[in-house]
Amino acid sequence: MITDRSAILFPQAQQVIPGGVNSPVRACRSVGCDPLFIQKAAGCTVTDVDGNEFIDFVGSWGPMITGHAQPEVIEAIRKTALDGTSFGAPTPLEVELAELVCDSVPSLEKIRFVNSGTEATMSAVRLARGYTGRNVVVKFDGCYHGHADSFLVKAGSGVITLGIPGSPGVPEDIVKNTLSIPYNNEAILEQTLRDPQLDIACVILEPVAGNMGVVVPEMSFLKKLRELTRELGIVLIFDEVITGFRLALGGAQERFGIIPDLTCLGKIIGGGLPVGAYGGKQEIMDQIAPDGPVYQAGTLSGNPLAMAAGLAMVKILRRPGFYQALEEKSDWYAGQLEQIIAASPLEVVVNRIGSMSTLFFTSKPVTDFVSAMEADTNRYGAHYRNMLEQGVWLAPSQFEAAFISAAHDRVHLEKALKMTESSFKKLMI
Ligand code: KE4
Repeated sequence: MITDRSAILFPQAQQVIPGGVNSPVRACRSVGCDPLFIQKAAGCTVTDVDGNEFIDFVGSWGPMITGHAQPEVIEAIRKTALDGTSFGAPTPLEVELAELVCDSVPSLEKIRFVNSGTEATMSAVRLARGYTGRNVVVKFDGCYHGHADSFLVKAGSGVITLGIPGSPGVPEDIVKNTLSIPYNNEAILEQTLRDPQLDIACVILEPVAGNMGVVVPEMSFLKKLRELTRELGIVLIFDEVITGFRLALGGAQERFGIIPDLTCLGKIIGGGLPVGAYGGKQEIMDQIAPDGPVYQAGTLSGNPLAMAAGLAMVKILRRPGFYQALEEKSDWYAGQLEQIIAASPLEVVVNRIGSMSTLFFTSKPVTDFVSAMEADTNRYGAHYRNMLEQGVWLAPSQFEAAFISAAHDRVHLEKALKMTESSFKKLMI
């Protein structure tokens, strides 16, 4: 594989951008190779600056559920841009998208758009603290909610991959109000939430974890969490930045039938442009400025291009049969992959729900942060490089999710399966 232009661009980028990338995981440090610079993408493939085409399972880390360069999304952006790119004032587009998103997601009575998932979760936590007058935030080991200071304790994506427990630059007195407990552990959950020493404002979790690799919650754990938070007046926040509009139109909360007090969204609702959102019960959301005292703001929040892209995307997702077709395709792929794994002596565990999955090189079930960390990351790195050589682009980290989109057709999926089989054989040598 010729990668000359990427090989020139990477050191050039490193001169002016830390690590040569604008987000750490893209540096591919944990999979033992340099990043490829992408020129374009369409449908289920991306093409790098050297003309190499790859079947894409990264999907821009989640947004590309309809496939890249979706014609309706592109046209919506193009048309909207002709009327200007940003006004610093409300537009009809944001009202329409807000109505559509609230109509799609069970917990949403009101919503505020921001520019990233981090802004969404950071704002939701501030709102929960303002609404309850309490300070402590409970999160779960291995879950990642973006890079706001108060989350960077045993975070998932990015930090785990770089092996930094927390991060320098986060003052001790910020994280002293953040408690991180094991995912899927009901006993510790109950013990923590009932601890009279803790004035807990909120619990925030990924209702399906995607940032320690995919970890699906036990239903009993989710039900216990909902019951306890309701009983104790603790705000339950679902961070559905990945799972929102991914696992169902109404996200994990629709799929599991567990309704949080606040929901954070991102990725898919921007159609690939920078959008995040947080929303929930009107009683809580009305605490947000200018109606209420909890401050949150953003120059480009509700940006017309991003709203137009999000609108085009959500309208496609609301078409009858979209999720059923994606589910059927994902089921088929998972079944084929299980057969390949069963036929291989390799120790591999696949965690999958809907169109998101992670292949862990381990022999034991992966149900939380500790078991995820026991996976063989070197072997994952070797698998990543094998697949890349064969034209398949996986997430450059063991602790991320692979995504199938509506654009992944049978031909491309069969090729990916074939390449998986040959990579497994190479790993056995
Ligand atoms: P952003 O600020 O990156 O838009 O969203 C932060 C965030 C919040 N919540 C969840 C559940 C998330 O997964 C994320 C970001 N996801 C990572 C990858 N899983 C983004 C990739 C990256 O950091 O480059």
